[in-house]
Amino acid sequence: MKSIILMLLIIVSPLKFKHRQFKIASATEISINELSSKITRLENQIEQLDKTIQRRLQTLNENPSDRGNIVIQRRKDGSVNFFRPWSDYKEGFGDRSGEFFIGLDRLHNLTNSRPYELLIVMEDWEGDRRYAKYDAFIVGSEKEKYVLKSLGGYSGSAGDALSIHLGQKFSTYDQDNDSYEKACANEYTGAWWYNACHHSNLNGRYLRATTKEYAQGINWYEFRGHNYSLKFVEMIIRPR
Ligand SMILES: [Ca+2]
Repeated sequence: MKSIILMLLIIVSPLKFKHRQFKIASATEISINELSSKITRLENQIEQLDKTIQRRLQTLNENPSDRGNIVIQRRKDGSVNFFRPWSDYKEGFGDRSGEFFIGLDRLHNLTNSRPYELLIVMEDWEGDRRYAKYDAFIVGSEKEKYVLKSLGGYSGSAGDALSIHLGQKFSTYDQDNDSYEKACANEYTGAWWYNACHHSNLNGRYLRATTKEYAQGINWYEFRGHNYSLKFVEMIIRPR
């Protein structure tokens, strides 16, 4: 009997071992397949990421000036009212993806945190796009009535319609800090660093091209004069 059991064990054992070996091989095969498809998926994701990075690098190389740019004001369609009180200009208003003003407190903080240049891009209704750049832009605090403290040197194609405002305090229709006997902000429906009164009025009314309303639109005198309201304006600051 013993010998029969022993014989049975001799016959069955290799079969059991073989079966176990088969199970191990099949499990390994499955996990290798899973790993392989995971690696393929990862490779595809890396490829997509690489393409995205390449596209982004290309954009940066095409527009190197985009780095560190902060848009502080935009006019493009007249959808936002810019004839607003002091408190609104202090805090900022509008829609960041459309028309807006960043706010004078933030402008003061930013321009006093490190050296910035100011770039103003503007376009008339005939598609003529010009720019004005000032290489040392600093705005004072509210205590100083957000005085236009520094502009630095001008360069550009639009002409210099801002240096005339250098050293002037900011004025709104409810806070007259200009050097004119009346209130420039009221008379010219804007908010700006008026002296008595303007060469530029980029927060004026959105009047669309040539207008009889003298100096009340979005004006840049050295480009299109005081009777022409521009189609598009973007004021941008960027680190020097
Ligand atoms: Ca005045």
